[in-house]
Amino acid sequence: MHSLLKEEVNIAVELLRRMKRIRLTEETIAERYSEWKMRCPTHLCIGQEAVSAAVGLALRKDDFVVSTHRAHGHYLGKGGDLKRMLAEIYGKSTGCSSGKGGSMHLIDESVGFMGSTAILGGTIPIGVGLGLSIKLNNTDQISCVFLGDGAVEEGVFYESLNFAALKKLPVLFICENNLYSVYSLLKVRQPARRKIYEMVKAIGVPGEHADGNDVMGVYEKVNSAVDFIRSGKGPRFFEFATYRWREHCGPNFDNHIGYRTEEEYLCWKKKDPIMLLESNLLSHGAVSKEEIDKMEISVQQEIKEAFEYAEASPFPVEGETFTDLYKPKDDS
Ligand SMILES: Cc1ncc(C[n+]2csc(CCOP(=O)(O)OP(=O)(O)O)c2C)c(N)n1
Ligand SMILES: [Mg+2]
Repeated sequence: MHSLLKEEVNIAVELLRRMKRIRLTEETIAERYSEWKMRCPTHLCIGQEAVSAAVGLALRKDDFVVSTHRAHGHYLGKGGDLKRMLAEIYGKSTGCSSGKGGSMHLIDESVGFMGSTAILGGTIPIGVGLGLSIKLNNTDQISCVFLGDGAVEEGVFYESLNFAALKKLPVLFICENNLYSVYSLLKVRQPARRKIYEMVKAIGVPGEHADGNDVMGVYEKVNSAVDFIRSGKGPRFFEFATYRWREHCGPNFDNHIGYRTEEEYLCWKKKDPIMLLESNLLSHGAVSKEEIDKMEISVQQEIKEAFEYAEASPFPVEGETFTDLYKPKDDS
């Protein structure tokens, strides 16, 4: 960022707010996980917030999103309801999936969040199918598919990209390459010189690679891709380099167990997307420290209220437990 235009500042401030909302929510989940009231596994995205915030802001509310086991950031970035997300993690009937899905199975059609699943790659064809539905319905929506670098090793990834390219579907693929699939480094899983964003070009989907912790850069790239896709030119694919700070699944840090080094983690911590944007805005005089503090206080207040809501909400009653989430209301 050189000199900042007013519009750029507004976008940057909104991105900062979205990233903080994700980070502070997940830090609170981590802090309170040991209370044993959140009983589902949770995959935190702390360190990776920039991609979620930027993609969410570049999309419209009526655009579709499908996601993975690491879904909190994707949902909140898309404008998801914090109360409904936390209630879902607490297994409560007020949760966005009626308390039946937990952290890895968030669905909220009111913000176009069409589902996340723990089956690696499982939502990729669903996102492509949503793209087909958009084309058949002749609307100008977009379907966005979030996936990790590990999902690239699933066969369905190739079938789905092929179909999206063939039919020129309005699909935005966002691959968050955080280098790891659980404890396995990328280079023990995929040939070293074969880049994901290059490989997809061979399938017929234009691919690009960029720094996933530079939130303004991600926003600008995705925003122009969204225009491209909306104008009917077919799918686009981004591979964003980023890093999860905590263990694969759960609230703790796990650098001591030996699959990655403390040095690597510290190196990525220096690229903290929130710290980078904050210092950029402060050094340009675009916001004051007081304004940032105020933003943080209001996000913390929302989080406090959402946890209270989740705790106070009832569990699903017995008769509700096995009903179909998609059952039409007038059919009950
Ligand atoms: C079909 C399938 N195979 C294996 C797993 C076990 N598993 C869960 S998460 C994960 C790693 C996913 O890595 P990546 O896609 O890079 O996402 P990240 O966890 O890094 O965000 C694996 C192998 C699974 N859930 N589903
Ligand atoms: Mg990964």
